[in-house]
This record gives sequence, C-alpha cells and structure tokens, in this order.
Amino acid sequence: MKRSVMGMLALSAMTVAMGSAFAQQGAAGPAMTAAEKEQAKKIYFERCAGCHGVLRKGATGKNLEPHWTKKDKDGNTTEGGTLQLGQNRLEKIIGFGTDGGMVNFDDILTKEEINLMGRYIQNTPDIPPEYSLKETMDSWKVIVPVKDRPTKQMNKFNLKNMFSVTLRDTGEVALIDGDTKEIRSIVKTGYAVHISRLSKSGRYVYVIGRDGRLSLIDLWMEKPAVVAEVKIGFDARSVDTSKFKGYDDKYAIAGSYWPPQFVIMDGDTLKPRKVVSTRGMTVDGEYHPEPRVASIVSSEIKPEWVVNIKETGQILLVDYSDIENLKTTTIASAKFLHDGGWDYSKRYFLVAANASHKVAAVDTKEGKLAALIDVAKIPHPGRGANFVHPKFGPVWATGHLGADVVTLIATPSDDPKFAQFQKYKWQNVQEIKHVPGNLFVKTHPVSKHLWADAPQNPDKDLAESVAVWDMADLSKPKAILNVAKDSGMPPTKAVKRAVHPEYSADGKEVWISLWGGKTDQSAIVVYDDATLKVKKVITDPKMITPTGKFNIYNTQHDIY
Ligand code: DHE
Repeated sequence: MKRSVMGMLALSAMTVAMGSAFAQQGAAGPAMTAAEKEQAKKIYFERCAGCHGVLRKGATGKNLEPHWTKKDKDGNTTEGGTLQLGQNRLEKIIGFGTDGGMVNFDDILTKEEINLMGRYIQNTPDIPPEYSLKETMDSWKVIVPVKDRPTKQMNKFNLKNMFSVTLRDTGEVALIDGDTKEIRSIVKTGYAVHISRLSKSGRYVYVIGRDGRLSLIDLWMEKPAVVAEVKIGFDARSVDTSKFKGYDDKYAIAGSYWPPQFVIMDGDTLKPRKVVSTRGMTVDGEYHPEPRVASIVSSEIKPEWVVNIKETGQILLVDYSDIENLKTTTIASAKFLHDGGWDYSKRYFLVAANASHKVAAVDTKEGKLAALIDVAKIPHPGRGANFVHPKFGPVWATGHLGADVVTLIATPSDDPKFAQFQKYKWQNVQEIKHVPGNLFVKTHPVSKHLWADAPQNPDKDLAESVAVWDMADLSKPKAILNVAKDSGMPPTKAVKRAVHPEYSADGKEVWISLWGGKTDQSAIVVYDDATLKVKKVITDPKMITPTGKFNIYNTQHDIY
C-alpha cells in the first residue's frame, strides 16, 4: 500500500490520538526486519485483509489481533480464558486451513511466506492512512473526455452478449465476445478486479479493483478501452450507478473497505463529488472503527442506493436526489453483511449476514427491513438465483460457504398468479443438498437448471466441479460436472477451482471459470445449458486466474 505524505501525517496523528493501547499490544511480537514487514504487509493486503479486516478485528475470518494470536513470553496459551495460538499453530492454520472456513494457503504461499505471516499477525496491526476527497480528486484521470467519445457504437460486436471477465492476478479485465468466444480486448485495471457492473445504458462497464482503482470502460469504442479512472480508497469491492428514472447514470458510487467510506462521483467521468464515512455503531450498539462497505445496488423504484455495511450490520438507503443534502435511511439488520441480489420483482434486496447465518431482506419501496431469515452456516449468494418453485412459488436461492446446502427463500409477490404462495413468504422453504465451500449460484429465466460451484471446498475434485439441478424436480439427483477435467487442460500443481457460473444473454450457455495458479494459463469452460455438454473451452496465454464473469445484458438487467 503506497503511503502519501498526507497519509503518513494522518497515520501518526491517529496513533497519537489513540494513546498507548496500540503501542502496548505491539510491544513483544516476534522479531521481523523492515523488509520482511513490508513483504508480509503486501501478502496480508492481497490475501488476508478481505476476510480478517485491515485492523484484524475479524469479520468473515476470525479476529487476528495479538491478544489472540500471540503466546505470552512464558509460552502460556491462555489470556483471560482466551485460547492464544502462537507460531506453530498459526503456521498450521495458514497452511492447511480449518473446518471453520479458513482456506488452505499451502498451494499459494511458500513455507517461508507462511512462517512470515505467522510472525506478522502476532505483531500489532498497522493502521493505514485515511484518504480524503482531495486525494481522491488528485488520483482522478479522464483519459478520453466525453466530447471525444464516439456518439454511436463504432465496433460490430454484439455488445449484449459480451462478457467482462476478471483476470484476477494480472490486474486486467478481458472483454470476450459471447458469440464468437474471441477475446476482443484486454484492459489494464486495478489489482484483482472484484466486480464489473453496467451503466443503465449498457454502454459503460465499471470495474473496481481490490486496490480501490475504479476504471470506466467504453464499449462503444472501436476497441473498448478505459476512458476514466479514479482511486477511491486503498481496498475496495463494490460499484454501481444511479438507475432511477431521470438520474440514469448521472452518478456512480463505489464502496471502500479501507478507509471505511463510499465515494459519489459523476457517472460519465468519475469526477469525485462526495466522500461519506461509514464509521459508527454496530447493530449491537458498539462503536466499530472499520465498518467496510460490502455490496451496493441501485434501486429503480426510488433515487436510492442500497449500501450494505459489513461490520455494523447496518443497511443504508442513500438518497442521491440531492447529494449536497444527502439523506440516508439506516436499517438495522445483522452482522456481517456481505453480498446479495434482488428478488425477481426487484423490490426486495436480499443480503447475506454471514457471521449471523441469516439473510436480511430490505423492502426498497417501504424503506425498511422486510425480514431477517435464519439460514445454514455462512450464506454466500453472490447475487443469488431467482426461479418459480413448483411448490413454493417465487424463490431466491443462496449457497453457503460453511454448510452443505443451497437454501431457497420464498419471496413475496403482488402478482395474482402467485397469490397461493404468499403463505410461504420469507420462509426458508427448502435446503437442497450440496457440499460446503460454495460461492455462487446462478440460473436464467429461460433455463430449467440451477447451477452451483464449490471452489472453497478442501477436496480437489469438488473444488474443480460444479453441481446442476433440474428446478422442476429438485429431488432428482444433481449432475456433477468436473470442469477441470472437461477443459482438457494439462494438470497443474495448483487446484483449478471451478468458479462463478454465468449465463449467456440468451440463457442457453453457462460459462465457468477455472481459477488456477497465479501464473498458469487457464480457461473458461462453456457448457450447453440444455445438454450439460462442453461447447467450447476458451483459453489463451493471457487467460490467467479468470474468476468473475459478467455478461453485459444479464448484468445490466439484473438477470440471475
Ligand atoms: Fe468477492 C462479490 C467481498 C473474495 C469473487 N465479493 C463480492 C461482494 C463483496 C465481496 C462485498 C459484493 C459486491 C457487490 O455486489 O457490490 N470477496 C469479498 C471479500 O471480502 C472476500 C471474502 C475476500 C477478499 O479478499 O476480497 C472476497 N471474491 C473473493 C474471491 O476470492 C473471489 C472468489 C475471486 C476473486 O476474483 O477475488 C471473489 N466476489 C467475487 C465475485 C463477485 C464477488 C465474482 C461478484 C458475484 C456476482 O455475480 O455479482
């Protein structure tokens, strides 16, 4: 993480202000050279901060502050009744993972790096600098001004069926033609782009890197390229635009993990307008210094964004009709909020509160919590999947990182044809047997199938496979497709995790990424959704660590 002079000043001011508490904690961590500390800091940011937090207070992952990780000088393993870990135990956990959901890093980090990280997390966490509106503004670049951009589509691509694909470890996004399966453009973006989201118009793709770099790609250019860029923070995951009638793409919003805040920008240039902090009280009434911005979506019912704050469990409805006098509705739900998606009517947003094993449903029309539904351990929906269940009517599905099921939640409807199903609304109506380690589920309105991956499962075969159910009869045995084998790619030491099913615009194909080693050539395997047979394997020397894929039409219209 690069520190500006302003940032260093802010950091030292903050350290002084916070008094001796932090200084004491760090007093006796295992020794590290300055070079080792820098290396560990980089690895921590790239691999650990997402789950454990920059301040290591824990979220999806456990608290990693020294009072928990470090044995005292006599080698005692308890402090105030809390189990402390120490170097050997930490190395085992980092290397082999745990049943609690921590993944194994022995195929990603070397033995020396695992040893380094064990020592690093017994030392006091560094508090990274803050990041102001001025710094955001200083990072802002318009590469192609609006007046110099095309006034009509200059290429012959079928943009509806284009896919924006994250090449995680190369810091790029590949734009792949869904009709021909050719890579049309590879654009340099932030590190490990997390998601791609579409402008309401379908012309622009907004991609947000983990390093906080937001890039705006213009699909109308002869060769689609980045036309504007801004760094919205040091660590980020979410982005969207204003989608209510009359505000079409007027603004963009991006959420940051560090510092915990969100930034409102002009939609077509990314010019920063406002930075809003999310620090505050949790739903339990405790102050939290690092409440990170998880998923963000844009309502089409009101001029509002739904901004989900992970550590506080608060869901913010941010009204952008007057950004100078910003009005926000704060809805208490549960911790820790993560990812989520719309129900089929696009009135309710369902978001995973993963550490509470709940799903929160927000009614964006009434501006309040509609339900808090108990589900199995660690729900992880991505955006979820909507379909009409033969017995329960409209349902929204989520998979689980920590349980061997896919959960179906019945969602309400004003449509008279679904009146008979209203008695089930907000009930967890069915759990379909899957395996733990699932990240994403997906279906499409014209499909009869529900797809689910399991890339975080410790078993190699399961991590490399996906499961497919017939939605008309979920009691039928699921099909298991081993995507790594189906790809015909040569074997590699690293697991090739099959991740993120995504439909083509017509709903007839399903694309699955093979997330392989950080320098290995990998592939996207395209299946025929009707026959479940491989149609095409998209591979290229530049196809390295493909993860999320976003079909332009489906993403633009929230089809899942
Ligand atoms: Fe994600 C969505 C956070 C790890 C691939 N991920 C999201 C969202 C959040 C999030 C908040 C919702 C964004 C939105 O909708 O606005 N992800 C995090 C983490 O904090 C975490 C656990 C750790 C980290 O360090 O980032 C994490 N995520 C991963 C991965 O390791 C994945 C599998 C591979 C990768 O590319 O890094 C990954 N996350 C994704 C994808 C989505 C996503 C593909 C979008 C799903 C969709 O269909 O919308």
